[in-house]
Amino acid sequence: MRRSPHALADRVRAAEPRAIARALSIVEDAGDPAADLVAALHPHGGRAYLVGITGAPGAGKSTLVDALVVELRRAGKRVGILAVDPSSPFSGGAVLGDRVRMQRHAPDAGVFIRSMATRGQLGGLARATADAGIVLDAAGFDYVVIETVGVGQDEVDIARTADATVVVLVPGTGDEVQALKAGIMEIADIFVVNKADRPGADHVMADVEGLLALQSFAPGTWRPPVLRTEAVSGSGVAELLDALRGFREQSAAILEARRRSRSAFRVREALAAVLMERLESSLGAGELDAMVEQVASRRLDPYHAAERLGSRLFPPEVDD
Ligand SMILES: Nc1nc2c(ncn2[C@@H]2O[C@H](COP(=O)(O)OP(=O)(O)OP(=O)(O)O)[C@@H](O)[C@H]2O)c(=O)[nH]1
Ligand SMILES: [Mg+2]
Repeated sequence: MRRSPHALADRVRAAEPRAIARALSIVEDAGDPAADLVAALHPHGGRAYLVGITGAPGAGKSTLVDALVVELRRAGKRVGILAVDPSSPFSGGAVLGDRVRMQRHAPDAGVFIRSMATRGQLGGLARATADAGIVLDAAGFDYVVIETVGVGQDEVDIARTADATVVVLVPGTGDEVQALKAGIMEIADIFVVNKADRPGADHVMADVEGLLALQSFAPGTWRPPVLRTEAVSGSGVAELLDALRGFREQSAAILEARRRSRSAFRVREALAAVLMERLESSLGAGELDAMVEQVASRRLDPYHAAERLGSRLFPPEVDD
């Protein structure tokens, strides 16, 4: 028999740090316990503001998050932070670095910090991040900040978990151009040029403004602002928080649409997993492997293999 997730869920909702940590481990491990826990917590969420912070390695994301936490705590807000690293294995150095850097908030009960790294597939990490967001939301954090390293498709997927996405660029590395090419332009609600104390910040800002100028924004719709910050000194971070608040206030329709498309994605993803599980359990031992072997040896193509296996779940209707 499965253990009831309700006792743990109650403790998460009471914002007990140990319960939150345990809940996050459960969602990272996935499977039935994760599904049960999410089921218990999901009705109690929907209040947190999920903010994604993404950008190239070393752009200053963690330093920026740290400075943002200072501002948010000043405003009396509770903050949960997920530092997600798709590129490093579980015990990666960058993850450890995140922990150390934000350590000064550790004794603050209004702040909860968790690192998450790849355990298996990247798709799994996006799912785990989304579920971790549900946990922190249910624990009553006003802001859930999701830091993701990198500028590729995997990071874009993880960033889609958020209500608002901040793209962090830095002067003088050439990374900014790469970031914009990788399609990150489309996911940015706010651009931040960090390390503005370094030469070239104006240049990056002008580049981004130039790209924005090529797009048309209907009157009354959100146009991503391009901000400059010095995360180490905290300069510009209050303005970043203002922009985040402004986005939330002025873009209610966008946020609602995102929540819906996120829900649609989650349902489809969960459905695919359920169907796959059913299929695998209805197949005889080694049957799937045998089919794969036929494809590998070119006796069968992948589409017909899928059709044959799928017909186990949904036998073709027979007309008589
Ligand atoms: N000069 C300057 N350095 C900064 C600024 N912000 C961050 N840094 C430095 O940049 C380095 C990387 O900062 P992090 O906050 O770890 O960057 P990150 O983007 O979180 O890095 P990863 O998580 O490893 O991708 C650190 O040495 C910071 O002190 C800034 O505004 N100006
Ligand atoms: Mg970091």
